[in-house]
Amino acid sequence: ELNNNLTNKTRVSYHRNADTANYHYGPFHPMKPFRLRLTDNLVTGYGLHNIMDLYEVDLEQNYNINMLEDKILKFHSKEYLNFLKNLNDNSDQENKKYLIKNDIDDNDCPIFHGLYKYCLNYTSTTLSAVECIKQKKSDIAINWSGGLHHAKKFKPSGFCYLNDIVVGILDLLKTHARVLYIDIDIHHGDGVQEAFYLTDRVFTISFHKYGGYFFPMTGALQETGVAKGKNYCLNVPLMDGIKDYEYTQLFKSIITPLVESYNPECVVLQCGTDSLGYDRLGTFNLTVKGHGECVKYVKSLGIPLVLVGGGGYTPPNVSRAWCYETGIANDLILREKLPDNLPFKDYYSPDYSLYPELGDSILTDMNSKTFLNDTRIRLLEQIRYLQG
Ligand code: VJV
Ligand code: CA
Ligand code: ZN
Repeated sequence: ELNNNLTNKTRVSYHRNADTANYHYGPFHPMKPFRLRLTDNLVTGYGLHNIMDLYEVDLEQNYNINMLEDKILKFHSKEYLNFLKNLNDNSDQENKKYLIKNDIDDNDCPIFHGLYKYCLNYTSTTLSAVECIKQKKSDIAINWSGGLHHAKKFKPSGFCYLNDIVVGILDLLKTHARVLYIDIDIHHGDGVQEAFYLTDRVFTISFHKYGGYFFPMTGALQETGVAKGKNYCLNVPLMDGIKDYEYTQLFKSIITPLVESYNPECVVLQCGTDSLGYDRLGTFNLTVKGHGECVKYVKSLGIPLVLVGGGGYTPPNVSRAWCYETGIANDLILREKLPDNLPFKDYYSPDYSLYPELGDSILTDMNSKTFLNDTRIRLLEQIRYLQG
């Protein structure tokens, strides 16, 4: 069913919105939508836009906002959507009331100019990617502006306002019986896990740092789903400093039997890049190649795939990884030397490489061999419950 086109090339669609990179969470806030501009410049610099189906999502032009809001309301509450919609019209006092009532952290999730438009932008772009998978127009559909995995039904959390992943998967479930959600952001994918905790139609697995008050403090090995969803959720809690080899070995040794048992009709991969070394918030030591190895592996399964972004707080590295992974989707290994005439080229100094070395000032790997082995064995045990 895959590759049923004449050239046998992987059909990749790239979904973007020119407006999304212009928004600001605030001057010192770690989440910088500008990283999407860096990514897009790099993708274009390598010429990748010429070999993919480009979808420019634009809410101003022939876009049905009512249909979009209906899809969002399949997950989020009417009251919350109205709150986001009326933020700039409401009095500060009315807004404060909703924040307090719902225990919203407005340091992590500030109310910035044009917030609602920003939310609709990245959510509609994920839905555009999902549509190409639903209609079997693409084998892989990419939206780097999506992946905001913490947002809840009633409230924003951890820099995420609307959960584009949950909204996208709910739409996918109209045509696909079983969806596998994989999350390699350094944070636990709590919003997506919670949304599908009671169902066996979506399997969620997140790899993340766990312990020591690290946000969002959920994602223990013991969280495995409830009722019909029992055993249809896995968590891979890790410690600081994990490196490419250990991470990718663990990743493959779990995803292989999982896909074999669950037999998903579609995979959604959240590619948060805060799991890379030297991330401003993260504490793992993955390189661009190691992170991309996970994408390469998931692609090799030959199941329709949606790639979304997520975290990533050292913008040049975010763009390196997502550009590399756009290449991987297209069966290309990009040359190390960055394109000439690249806008913002200074951001990539001193190496000007797509694959910079990590260097010596990295955190010590706190994941012992026995810890990783025990974790793997426990996870494999849980996967065995799937066959009943
Ligand atoms: O750890 C937390 C929560 C606190 C309370 C609020 N203060 C500001 C920080 C600690 C307990 N929140 C995390 C949220 C991480 C979200 C990750 C999102 C994703 O990558 O998974 C997906 C997109 C956190 N860690 C660091 C910060 N917040 C942080 C927030 C700031 C900040 C510096 C650090 C907000 C504003 C400013 N600086 C100016
Ligand atoms: Ca994760
Ligand atoms: Zn994250």
